[in-house]
Amino acid sequence: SAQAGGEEFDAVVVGAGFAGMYMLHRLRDLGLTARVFEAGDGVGGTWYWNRYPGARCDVESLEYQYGFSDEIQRGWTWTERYAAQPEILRYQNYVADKLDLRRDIRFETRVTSAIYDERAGLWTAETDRGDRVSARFCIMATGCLSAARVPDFPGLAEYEGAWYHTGDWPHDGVDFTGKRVGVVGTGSSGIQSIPLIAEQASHLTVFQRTANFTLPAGNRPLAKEEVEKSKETLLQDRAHARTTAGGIICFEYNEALAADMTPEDRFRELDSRWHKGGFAFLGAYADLMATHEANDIAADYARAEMRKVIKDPKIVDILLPDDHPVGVKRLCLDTHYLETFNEPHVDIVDVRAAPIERITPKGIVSGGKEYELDCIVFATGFDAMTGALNSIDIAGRGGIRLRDKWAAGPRTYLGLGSAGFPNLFFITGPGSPSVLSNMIVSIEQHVEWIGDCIRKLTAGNIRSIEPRPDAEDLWVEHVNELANETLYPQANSWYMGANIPGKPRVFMPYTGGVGVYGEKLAEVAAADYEGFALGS
Ligand code: NA7
Repeated sequence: SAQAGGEEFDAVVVGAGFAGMYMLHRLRDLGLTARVFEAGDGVGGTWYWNRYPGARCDVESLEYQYGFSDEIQRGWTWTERYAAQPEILRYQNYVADKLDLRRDIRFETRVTSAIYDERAGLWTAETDRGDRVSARFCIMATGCLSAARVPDFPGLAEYEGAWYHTGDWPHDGVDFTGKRVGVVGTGSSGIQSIPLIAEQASHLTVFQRTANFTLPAGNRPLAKEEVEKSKETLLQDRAHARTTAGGIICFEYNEALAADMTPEDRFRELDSRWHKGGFAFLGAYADLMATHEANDIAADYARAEMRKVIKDPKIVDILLPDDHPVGVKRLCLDTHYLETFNEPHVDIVDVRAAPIERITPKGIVSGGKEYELDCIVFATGFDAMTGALNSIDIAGRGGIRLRDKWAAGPRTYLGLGSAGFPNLFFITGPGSPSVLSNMIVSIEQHVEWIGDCIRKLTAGNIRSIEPRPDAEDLWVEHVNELANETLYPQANSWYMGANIPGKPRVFMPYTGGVGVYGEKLAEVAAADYEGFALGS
């Protein structure tokens, strides 16, 4: 077991994105001391790293902001329906200023290990800068999509051009003017960046493994009146958002089943939601994400809309998704994505048919053909939900490693903690709604629950809390059962860990929705933390 040493705090927090920032504020409010470690040289997390062209939130900006302080929300004015990365990062810095957060954050510092000392009841965190701090509570605010992943294509080290990952983008930007550019990957990051890269590149080649469903975001400037109006109701709206499935209130889920609607009604729902832009489309009827029959109708509608935009019939087949139900991989919201392929200098290569074999000094080889490229952009995604946690050496009781315990897939109770790891909390961990919801709503739900829990433990002189193994087993089973009532597990998505070779196939987020989940959290807390073991 580790020896306690170095500075001591009540809590150590890993990460200074939306989750870590609010956690720090909450801990201070409770009169507790905290040290936050952050790998970046500023706050922001996701919005600090993902600076690729076109990076934009797919939740509307009026809903994608903190809802815990009227003063903070009134002091900030969003300019677009969907905020772009620079604006979100400015907002986060505004909050950090307002709450004077930075004095407790150590930047450019990565936590390498967090080891629990059972005897002392303390966590000791060590960093790549040689810090060593101890704390009773250790809170992982490490993000769900923060471990960027470049596939291990042979030959990348010999590539003579420049290459980038969208999730680790150079801060001074990249000028693609006059360059032959390759983009690998057509998830949200690829779909957002491709139209803008195409504006600069002399030639763009997109390497697509899976065609994705994408709909026009319908981004636009916000009118002054709607921003003002939102300020009057934001706190109420956010309380309401917590009772919904997705943590979003800008659209309602239709409660009718597809089979109970006429074809005309179904079309009207799908059509109006598609043209509204956003995830509203997936709420066109109640069983859209539950049965193939219902989903197929929406998928057919989506393909018909997508087809309308694409001019070249030869690439229609490549760009239209046909191997997974709509919505089971994250639906993409785009601005002129499909239109980009109508440009003469933009090509698409189907790497499902002809996988990328290797990278040469000059470019990418797929299907035996070499594509010469001056730069390569990897929009290849993340080791989602568990990647950032597993990159830290986390040891609980008896020296058990979290990554060993999770070798066959993550195991948590409520997505908040894991048996054998006392006083270790995950914010939006696997087994919670997290990535299936408005992240900020889920983050606030967790931060507040964790804060209340720590307050009660401290007030009651209770030394530790950790999930009971039986409660954890039941929760894991419940999360799986719920997921299996949906179509989600049927696609090779990052929700399933399927994008990472060798990662166990487990559907990681909780599909029951933020509202139901919040009720469960409240019940557990009210029942003296039912399912948790409290140690004195
Ligand atoms: P995603 O959604 O994981 O997309 C990654 C893309 O990269 C996807 O099209 C992958 O194809 C492709 N990919 C990954 N590995 C390879 C290899 N080896 N060869 C070819 N293509 C590959 O990540 P994003 O960053 O776009 O978005 C992540 C989330 O951020 C997004 O869902 C929003 O919630 C915000 P695949 O589909 O696996 O066949």
